[in-house]
Amino acid sequence: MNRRQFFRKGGALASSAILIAGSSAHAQNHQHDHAAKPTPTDAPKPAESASERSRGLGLWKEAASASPLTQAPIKPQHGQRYTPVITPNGATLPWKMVDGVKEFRLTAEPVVREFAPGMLAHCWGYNGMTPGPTIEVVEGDRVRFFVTNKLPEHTSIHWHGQRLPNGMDGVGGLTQPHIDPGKTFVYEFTVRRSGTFMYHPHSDEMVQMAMGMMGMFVVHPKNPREHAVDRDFCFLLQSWKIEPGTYTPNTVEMLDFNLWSLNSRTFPGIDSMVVRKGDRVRIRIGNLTMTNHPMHLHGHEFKVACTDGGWVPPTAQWPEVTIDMPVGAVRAVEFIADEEGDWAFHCHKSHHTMGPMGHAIPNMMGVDQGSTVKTIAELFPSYMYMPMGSAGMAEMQDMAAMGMTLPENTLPMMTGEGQYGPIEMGGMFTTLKVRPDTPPASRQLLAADPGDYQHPKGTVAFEMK
Ligand SMILES: [Cu+2]
Repeated sequence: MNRRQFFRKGGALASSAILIAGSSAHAQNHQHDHAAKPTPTDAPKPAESASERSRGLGLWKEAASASPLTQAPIKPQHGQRYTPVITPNGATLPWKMVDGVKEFRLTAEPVVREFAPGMLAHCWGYNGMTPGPTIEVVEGDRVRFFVTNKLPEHTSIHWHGQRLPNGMDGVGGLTQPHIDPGKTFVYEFTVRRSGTFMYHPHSDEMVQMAMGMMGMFVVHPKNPREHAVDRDFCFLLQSWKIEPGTYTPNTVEMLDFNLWSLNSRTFPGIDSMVVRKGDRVRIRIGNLTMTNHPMHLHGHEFKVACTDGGWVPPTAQWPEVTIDMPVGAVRAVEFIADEEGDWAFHCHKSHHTMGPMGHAIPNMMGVDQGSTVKTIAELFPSYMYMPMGSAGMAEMQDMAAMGMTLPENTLPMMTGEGQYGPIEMGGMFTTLKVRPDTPPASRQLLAADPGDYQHPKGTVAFEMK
C-alpha cells in the first residue's frame, strides 16, 4: 500500500487516532513504533557519532523512499462539515472524541526528512514528520493535546495566534515548566477563533525550529458556509543551513541559510496544487524562517483574506499577485482558479528558488575560465561553487556534463525538468495545476498529479523563423 492509498483508508479509519499517527510516522521513521506505549528503550539517545550516522543511512534511505505524496483530502471525521485542508507533502493530525473533547497526540522526536530526491536530513519534528501534521478543528471545539517529548532535550509547544488561558500558551519557563525528555504534558483549551495558526516549540526555540519543529493549526468557522472554498492548501516556509555534503542542519546559523523549503521539501520535491478550473482556492502560508518571503502566484490575482489575526473583511481585502510573508506570521490568499495551465507558485527572492549555494561566489560574468575549472575542482571539490557563471548561471543545470559531481546528499543549485527543458529552479517553488472539471474527475482524483499541461495549439511562445 502506498502512502496515498494508506491515507485514503486512513481517513475512513481515523477513529483510531493512535494507529494512524503511528503508521503515518512509519513512512518516514522506522526507528520508533509510535503505536506502542513509550518504554525505556524509547528513551532519547545521545547524538549519534559520524560513523553511526553513515551506518544508519541505508535505513534512512529506505525510510525516506516512502516519501509522502499529497494526501487525498479526507472528509471531516464526523461532526461539523468543512472542506479539509491539504498539506502538500504532509498530513493531517487525527483525533479521537472523548467526552466532547477532541484529543490529539503529538510526539516531539528526531525524524529523517527527504527534502527532494537525493537529499535527506536529520531533523526534529512531530509524529515522524517535519513539519508536524496539520491540526484541523472547528471554531468552538474543546481540544486536548498529549505532547510527548522524545527529543534529547526539553521542549514545549506554543499555539501561535490562539486565544487561550495563559498557562496553556506553551512558553517554557514563563507559563509552564519545560517538558523534559521522556515526559508527556497535556494542553487543553477551547478554540475560540477560526482562521489559520501555527504551533512550534517555545523551548530552545532557535535550535528546535531550525531543526524543523513546527506545524499548521487550521480552525474552520462554525458556520461551514462562512469562508467556504473548494480547495484549501497550507504551506509552512522554512529556512535551513545544511552544508553541501552534510546531513544535519546547523542550528546556530542566524542569517546565512542555504536551503529554503515549503513543508520541509524543496523543488522538485514539492507536490503541485491540483485544482479544477473554476474552483475557489485558498492557500494558507505560515512563515517560521528568519526572513520575509514574497510568495508569488502566476496567472491569477488573489485577495489577502486572512492573517493569524483573523479574517480580513471582504471590503478590506486587497488584490495582489505577490504576498510578502513577514517573519512569524500567517497569510491566507484566495482566488478563483479560472485559467488552465501549470502556473508557478514560488518565493520571489530568486536565491530562495535555488539549491545550496555559497554566498562567497565571485562575480564571473564575462570571465573566460577555460578548462581550469575541472582541473581545480578535482583538487578542491568545493571549488565548483566558485568559478561558475561566465555567461550566466544556467550552465549550473548540467554540471554532470561539465564533468563535475556534487558532494553527496547535496541538491543542485538549479534543477527540475519540464516538458520544454530545464526549469532551473530549486527551494521554494511549486506549481498550481488548473485542469478542466471533466466528469468523472472528482476531488479525490484531482489529488493525483495530472502531469504536464497540454497547451492548446498556437498558445505556446515560439521561435521566430
Ligand atoms: Cu523566500
